[in-house]
Amino acid sequence: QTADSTRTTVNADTTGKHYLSQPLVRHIYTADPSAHVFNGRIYIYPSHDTATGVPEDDLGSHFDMKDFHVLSMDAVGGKVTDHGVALDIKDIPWADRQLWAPDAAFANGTYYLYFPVKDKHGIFRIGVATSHTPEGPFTAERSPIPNSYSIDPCVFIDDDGKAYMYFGGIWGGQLQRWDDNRYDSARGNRKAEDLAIQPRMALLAPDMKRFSGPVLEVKLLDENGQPFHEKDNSKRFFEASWMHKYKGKYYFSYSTGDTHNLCYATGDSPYGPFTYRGVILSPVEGWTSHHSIIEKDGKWYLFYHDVQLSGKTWLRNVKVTELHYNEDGTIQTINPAI
Ligand code: FUB
Repeated sequence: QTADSTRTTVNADTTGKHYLSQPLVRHIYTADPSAHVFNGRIYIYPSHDTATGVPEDDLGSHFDMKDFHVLSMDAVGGKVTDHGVALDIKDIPWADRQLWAPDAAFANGTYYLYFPVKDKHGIFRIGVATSHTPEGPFTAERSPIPNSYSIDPCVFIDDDGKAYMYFGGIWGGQLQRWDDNRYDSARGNRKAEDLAIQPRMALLAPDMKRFSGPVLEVKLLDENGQPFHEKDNSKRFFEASWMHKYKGKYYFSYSTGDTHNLCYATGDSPYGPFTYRGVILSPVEGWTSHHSIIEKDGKWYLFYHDVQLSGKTWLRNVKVTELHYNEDGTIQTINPAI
């Protein structure tokens, strides 16, 4: 199946609203795009939003997704192919509900699809599935990755071949229930004066299906080297981790959730610490914001989503636009509405 791709120019829809770019596909709702270049082609691993009638709440129960489709295109601006269902929740033996934002990686001649989903106890865990082709179909492992928890995995493979998973999300993503890697369902959201919850990371084993070290907190610091507090919610971590490398620096980017920014922080090691540098994408239409960043043919791109097609926060559509760096390595803030 193919669909019209985006043009990263100013576009007005029928309501007269202006959008920086247009949805990559219109025949299904897609969100949380994790893009990668495999074999010279861009593959996008998004969530597949559907209207299942689950009422909206603060835990994101209305994000009730049941499968993944993989999209691909030769280049930004080209035709987008929807490769159909790549993994269905019914084929994940341990999964119960809510197949949230995935990511993918290639190693050992195999494509790995990483995904968060609630287990039969209602706890988010991270699973992995494999395929010989980037578009799948993928076969899920029988159990979640041991010691994994919460949501939004991002797998980054460094130049030396070491692979790291960054993950976590607060509120509906349950990260606030995990302290010292132990689960306590009674632990609620942090108060304004509390230290903000940090994202998590782990080194992956060579088989890409296990952690080979402990789950660590990712240290995110403000411009003065201090940790964020919950009240710094226009800058503190909420969900949607992404890692990329630019000119030898590690760029950790994420969503601030309830303030709807996509921010980034930079560091000199995949383990951090990462120092806050600014906003990549100002708030989009819709509650959530989630992205990925890739380089293709010497240009850098931001994949993101909004709710242009539906106007509903749980029925989103993925988009792409070019991303620009300044000479000093800072990223120019993108306004999705012009
Ligand atoms: O798509 C469900 C959740 O919404 C994702 O896991 C979050 O990052 C947010 O985009």
